[in-house]
Amino acid sequence: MSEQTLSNLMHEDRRFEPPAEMAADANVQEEAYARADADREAFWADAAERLDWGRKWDQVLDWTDPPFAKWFVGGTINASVNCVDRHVDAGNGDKVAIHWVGEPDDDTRDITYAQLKDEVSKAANALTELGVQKGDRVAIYMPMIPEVVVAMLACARLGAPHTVVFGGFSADALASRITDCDAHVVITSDGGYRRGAASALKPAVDEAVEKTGDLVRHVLVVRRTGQDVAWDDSRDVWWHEAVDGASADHEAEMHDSEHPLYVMYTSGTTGKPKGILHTTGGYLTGTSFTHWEVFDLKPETDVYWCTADVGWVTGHSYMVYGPLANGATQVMYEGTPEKGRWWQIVQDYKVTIFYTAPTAIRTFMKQGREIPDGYDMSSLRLLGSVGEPINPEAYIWYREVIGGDRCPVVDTWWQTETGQIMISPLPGVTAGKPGSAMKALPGISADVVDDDAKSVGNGNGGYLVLKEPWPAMLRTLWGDDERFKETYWSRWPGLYFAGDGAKLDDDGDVWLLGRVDDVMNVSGHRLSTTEIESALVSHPKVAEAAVVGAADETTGQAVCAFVILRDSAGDGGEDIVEELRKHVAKEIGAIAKPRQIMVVPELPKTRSGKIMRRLLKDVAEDREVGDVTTLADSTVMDLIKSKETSAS
Ligand code: 6R9
Repeated sequence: MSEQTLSNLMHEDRRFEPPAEMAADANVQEEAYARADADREAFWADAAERLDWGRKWDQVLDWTDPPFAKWFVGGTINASVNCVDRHVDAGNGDKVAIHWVGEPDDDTRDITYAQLKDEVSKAANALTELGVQKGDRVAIYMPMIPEVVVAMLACARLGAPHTVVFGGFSADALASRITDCDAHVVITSDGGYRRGAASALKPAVDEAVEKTGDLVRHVLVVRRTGQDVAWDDSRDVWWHEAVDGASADHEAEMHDSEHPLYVMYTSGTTGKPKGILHTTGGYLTGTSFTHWEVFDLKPETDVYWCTADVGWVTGHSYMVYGPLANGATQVMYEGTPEKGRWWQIVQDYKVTIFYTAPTAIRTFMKQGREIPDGYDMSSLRLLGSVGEPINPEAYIWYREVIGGDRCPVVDTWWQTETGQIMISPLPGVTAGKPGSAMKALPGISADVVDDDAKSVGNGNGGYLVLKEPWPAMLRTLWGDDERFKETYWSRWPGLYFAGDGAKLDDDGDVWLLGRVDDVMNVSGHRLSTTEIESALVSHPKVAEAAVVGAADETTGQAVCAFVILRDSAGDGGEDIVEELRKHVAKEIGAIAKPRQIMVVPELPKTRSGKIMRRLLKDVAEDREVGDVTTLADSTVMDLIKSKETSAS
């Protein structure tokens, strides 16, 4: 990356030392880095020892046929047994596994590990009745209700890989995933609650099933909202009829360590979604260990809450498999972030560890601190962030307003593909820098390289790569080994290309700069969308910003920014655009000054909260706006377009 990338991020020199008490008592201490460096495989073998195995492995890692890794070769394990039975067997059956909070007020359920074990066993028996066998794929399309966790663990128990499709996806998206992984059974519900109203899910399943011909033999339906549903007796089965009456005894088979656990579809930049395949032993080792390490989990006393939807990898690794394998007590919330509801939940359940995404934090910042200030959140001791770079302002706000200036913030970098957290501070060890994910975790080897795969060294930027295999890594793309090799391993031999740009500061700490496809080239200078967004958000009137590089005849690309103002800024005043352009010039340099700034009411986001820059680029380049089907709210683009017309 050129010298011209005058990073305002790198001017950040605030440091937050871990609280002394946490440092003294942390699950993972500084020595872990050296221990893992000395013998990586022994380090991961120790992590695997934390789980219950049927048969121990003969070999920790087989990397003789890269990029196809095998972890804990010869071992057998059952993920479901590790997530439920072993806690019951250890005498913790009465411990709450899930404090479930429904969207309608007063709709709550506490589920103990013993109850969860019974439900999972019943569901496994019911699925067997429906003809599901080891190796069969099962599609799950559900809201955030306990049955989705039960369904996943029942599949895992049988060795039937699940593919969870986010409940906000369309019937088309569901159909293409069912077809791609050849699923004969779909688990769903009549509907779910969204912003106070029942919203249907079953019709989308019916439509998807229709589109897939005679592929789907059974649809298992949880009654959640009680709304009317169309019913096909030959195919549809009520969950309460099939599961409630089933036996709670289920002898689980131990599966091969490399037996497929699940397929999670993630969108590439173009083309059909990629089915990321995760297998059992390594995945469970990587997720449970990092959950215990990065969140410093004390299972006896902590109340953990990850706000991610189960339809995303964060929900899989850090709401289902990691925390449950660790015997954690956690909160699961059905709804979306609304004003004070989250903080009410933190107060009510005395949540100690809280894990969310920067986009949510910025939304709350926009609403003002008075809302969270109205709740007692003194139970919190650790905060996590995931999904996109967290700009220093959001980090500081999160730390101060939500964390009472006493909780470390762990900014965790990872991907659907990596399965587990890869780069993150260790809460008892690292003096955190706002905006930096800091260092690769012990046992993980990451670097930042240039076009020729050479390490860029401290003080420089380039591409983030992973140099050594890790336990929870994807094993392939479902049914497409070639695309797996091509997408991640073909750019440089032996290196996993993550698709993210990153910079190493003078201490060698990592600053994520967004996807490399979001890197702009303005007059031959490389600029990161993230850096400019961060500069904009550091202005007191700005709540959120998205930046794209739009084609420009003279400069190649030009910086175009879309900003949402804070409620307190009103309309920002007449000169708001000029004021913000100057601010960026001051923060980063004249080269980064946006050619165009549009003040907008909303930004187009995917349902996982990622800004769809592609659509903003269409606006900036004055094109017809492209495919909006993966937007959380498809009306947002109309709002933005109408702003544009009224401004011009
Ligand atoms: C877990 C998850 C992966 C992409 C990844 C990167 C971005 C995730 C981040 C982050 C900066 C972090 N990303 N965490 N960027 N700092 N802490 O989000 O998986 O949905 O597959 O997205 O998200 O660009 O490549 P996934």
